[in-house]
Amino acid sequence: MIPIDDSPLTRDGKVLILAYDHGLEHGPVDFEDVPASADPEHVFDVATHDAVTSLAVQKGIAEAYYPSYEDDVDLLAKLNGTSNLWRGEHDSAVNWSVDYAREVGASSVGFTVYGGSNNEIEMVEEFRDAQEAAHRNDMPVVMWSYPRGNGLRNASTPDTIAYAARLGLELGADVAKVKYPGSPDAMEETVRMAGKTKVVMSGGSKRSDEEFLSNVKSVIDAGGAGLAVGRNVFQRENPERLLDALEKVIFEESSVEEALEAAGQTATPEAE
Ligand code: FBP
Repeated sequence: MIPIDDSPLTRDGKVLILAYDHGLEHGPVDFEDVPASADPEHVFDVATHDAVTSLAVQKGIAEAYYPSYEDDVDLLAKLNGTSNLWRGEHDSAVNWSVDYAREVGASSVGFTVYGGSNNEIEMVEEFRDAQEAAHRNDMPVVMWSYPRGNGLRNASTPDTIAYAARLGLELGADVAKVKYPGSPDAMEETVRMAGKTKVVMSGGSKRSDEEFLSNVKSVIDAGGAGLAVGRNVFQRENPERLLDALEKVIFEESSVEEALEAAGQTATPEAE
């Protein structure tokens, strides 16, 4: 396995994954704010921004659109995923194999594990197969590590999120993608628990530029590697402007204020 810092998923050891599997996970509702975002070409164009290290998509979108972008966009194959129409215990269907993802052009893979679900055992066994196949092919593995399940209380407490990051380390993920645990201290503990596994924050629902950049800044300050973001980018009319600011915060370690200025906005005093 090549060192992750030598893979296209990272730039200077940092990560900015643009996630675009929402058409499967959430459905068309996520495209309502910016109707152009329903068109994968629109999001592939956004992913050509220098700040984006990889674009995470499902198989159908990769097959249909990646051939036109393979020179300009690095592909992360999100191997499993489930629709929001499913109402059973949390689970995620494996939609393509590592070998096939590699044929389509992916350089890394992503895999959701719902720790705490009644399906955790099967999901972790599926993750094992994907993780081993990916590492044999020098492909880094990103775990979407989301504790969830009908029997799981407090899925979003700082302790549970630190545990989610630890699952990434224990099970062999190169990157663990976790929800923001709510405070800089909690983020630091989450990063500590992940050891050599890089931690990235999951974007979540859309918020103001300032609030979002402040969350990202506290991830970087806590030793996190960056971000895997979907809605906060593609639900903006001008996603490039936010990406300009994210590039500053993640790769240049700028303050939120400097990043907002670069994006042509001014921070309110409490942003820092
Ligand atoms: P967002 O930045 O829009 O939250 O995207 C990250 C992501 O993990 C996507 O890959 C996925 O489609 C979505 O969030 C799942 O969100 P959730 O399961 O929390 O509804």
